[in-house]
Amino acid sequence: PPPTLLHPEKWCRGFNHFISQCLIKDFEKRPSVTHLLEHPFIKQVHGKDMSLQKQLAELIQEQQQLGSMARTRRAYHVDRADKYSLDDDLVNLEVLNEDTIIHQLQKRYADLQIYTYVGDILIALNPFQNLSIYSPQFSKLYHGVKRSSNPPHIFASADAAYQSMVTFSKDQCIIISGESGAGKTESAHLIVQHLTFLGKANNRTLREKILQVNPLVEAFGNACTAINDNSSRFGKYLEMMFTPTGAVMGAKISEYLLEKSRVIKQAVGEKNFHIFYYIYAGLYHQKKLSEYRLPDQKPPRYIDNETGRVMHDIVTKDSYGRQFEAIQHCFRIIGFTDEEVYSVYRILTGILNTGNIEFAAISSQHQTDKSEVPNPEALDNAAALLSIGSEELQEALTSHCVVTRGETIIRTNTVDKAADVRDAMSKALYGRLFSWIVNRINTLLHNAESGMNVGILDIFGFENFARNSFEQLCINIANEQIQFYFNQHIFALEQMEYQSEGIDATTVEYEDNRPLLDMFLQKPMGLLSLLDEESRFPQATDLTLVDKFEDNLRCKYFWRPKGVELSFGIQHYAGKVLYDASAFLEKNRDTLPADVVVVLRTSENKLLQQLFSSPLTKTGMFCSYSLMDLLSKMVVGQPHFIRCIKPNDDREALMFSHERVLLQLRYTGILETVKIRQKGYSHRILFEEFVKRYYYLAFKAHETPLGSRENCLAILEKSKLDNWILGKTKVFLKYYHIEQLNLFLREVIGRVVVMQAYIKGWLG
Ligand code: AOV
Ligand code: MG
Repeated sequence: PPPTLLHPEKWCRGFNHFISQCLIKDFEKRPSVTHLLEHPFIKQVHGKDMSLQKQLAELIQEQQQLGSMARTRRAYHVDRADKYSLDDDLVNLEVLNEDTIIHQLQKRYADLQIYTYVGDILIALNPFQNLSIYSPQFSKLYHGVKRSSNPPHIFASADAAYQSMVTFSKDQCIIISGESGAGKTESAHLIVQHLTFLGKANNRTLREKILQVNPLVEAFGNACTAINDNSSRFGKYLEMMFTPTGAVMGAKISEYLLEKSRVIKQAVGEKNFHIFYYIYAGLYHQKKLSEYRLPDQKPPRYIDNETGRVMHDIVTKDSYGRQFEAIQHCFRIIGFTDEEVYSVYRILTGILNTGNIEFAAISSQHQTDKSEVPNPEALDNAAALLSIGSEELQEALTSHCVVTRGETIIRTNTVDKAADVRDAMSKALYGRLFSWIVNRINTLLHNAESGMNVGILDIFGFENFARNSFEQLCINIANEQIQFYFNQHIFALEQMEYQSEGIDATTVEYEDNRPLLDMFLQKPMGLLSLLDEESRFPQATDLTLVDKFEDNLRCKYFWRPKGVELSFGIQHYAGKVLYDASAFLEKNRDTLPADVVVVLRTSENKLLQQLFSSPLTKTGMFCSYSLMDLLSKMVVGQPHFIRCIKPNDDREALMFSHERVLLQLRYTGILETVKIRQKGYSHRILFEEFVKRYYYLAFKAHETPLGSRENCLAILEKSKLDNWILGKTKVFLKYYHIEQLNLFLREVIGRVVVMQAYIKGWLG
């Protein structure tokens, strides 16, 4: 007997003969519910086969849903028909230039149409206000329908990725880019929301768990910056895993380059990671500060950047306190144990107490380089929360061991050095805690069964502040790599294939940032290699570093302004940025003295012990290649691009700054993207693959046609598409063909599924 109804591919192989010979003639179109119930086969099995009935009931329900959705869709269009008569896709523009593009975007924005297509790419303008277009009703509206049936929407992009995954059993990835504050993280949330809807997580718990992942990691990895109140300070790749039939079965996150330095210091007007305020306020309101040895008058130094402000917020508003409750809820839903959560709180408050440890020089004639802790209570508090000995902690902070000729000598730390060690310890604690949380979520949400996935990449956006440091350089290099990846997929690969397949298609010029990436990543003379090399010299200073850059990076993308020693400029794809190289070496070295690790390993807090139990790998050196790792993982999947655009710098609703948008359109190459989508063939599929995917459209289910040019031609002609091209080994399709083909295919497969039901009943 046939195994399940929803596997036409496998199922047909066994019963192809029945299908093609007996039943296919019964139904030219997908049968309606009434047809279905009145068919003699169904009447015959009615009451006999429970599983068949159940599956038919599902089919019927699906049909009814489709009916009601069509009605909603019609209503939506009637409501908005006049208001939204503008073109949804820039590719349809008759006159194509910067002016017409920006004019169209501006008009749409004024109508609150924040989404616009460029072929299969989605442009999303940040609305800076809450729109009511993300309800479950909208999720239904954008479920498995032709893209042109609805106005552009982020749900449609999520739907396209999901449908491709299910139809072709192939991993997908959605790459969201845009500068800081453009709306990447919000977009990522909306995609997860829609994918959980599509993945019909019957299992409600699983759905709830997945929806809590983003809020939890963002509480630990996001912070308020000068540009964005909820700015991502790490890169995140979230993979949602699905079964072969498209049901959600788990999720997995990869984190990339958390900005740890924020734990110990923040620029003026910026804040520490959200979680510190949440926990401090939560404990304040629950009157538990003393249990965690935190002062209730003045917040700890690490979170008291603007004196008085934080305390005022905590006392007068309760939003932080509520956020703390929300985080507790996230932990619980995802499945962290109470003990684990308690350990996390102890470590977080341990870090806050660590920050309060001060150092003073011991003034004696002989020892000027020795320091002591003038406020031992802070030391005791930190040690207590980290469950380590207070004396051991003091020793690890104020001295260090050196091994010379087999002998261990203890050297004392100066005040500055001791403070550095303290801060290095806080950063390491937080960084490792963050990684642990991510890994723990993965264990709790991971499903060992292999399946397919849709990955969503949301990293920190391009930044250009008044003062830019090492962190901004890392962030901007990462964005440079994403831009390169986009260019590769949209322009380079496509045009290379036209040539090799002997196809005459117009080439489109685009701004290639390869030379700039080479300047950063090349070995051994790229900027990052030079930085690593200089970091290994104990005598090197930030000044010798900049000198080294200047001597070796001789290209137009790098310059050194006169008069400011420690500064250098980079011409990024998204604009000029001036960097201040102070502390570059130290930040890149990111060393944690072994003495501190030894003490932390003695902790009675099991979690903390575990954080430091793995052998100390020599990281620190800029992990420039890990984003490349991430990207190379994604190359395996089919990419979908979302380009977020920030309409103004004031975070104002309905304000469209012509100048700012134009700049973003330019550096993201939107004009060129529109051109290549108009003229180019974004999908290129090998003959064999094409026949395998679409043979249902022109052949009988039991046939196994060869992957030949002729058979491709037969399928293409049967499906009545135009404007495609056949190359030497591949079929070249426009972006809109794929959707049309998939719709045909779904229609045919839908028929096959129904027929399977009949046959099963018939045989039974
Ligand atoms: P980002 O992720 O691109 O910046 P966010 O996604 O955090 O930017 O968006 C910034 C702010 O814009 C949000 O906090 C919202 O207030 C608003 N916003 C964005 N998209 C929407 C939307 N669809 N609807 C309503 N408001 C929105 V950074 O992480 O800083 O690069 O490192
Ligand atoms: Mg973000």
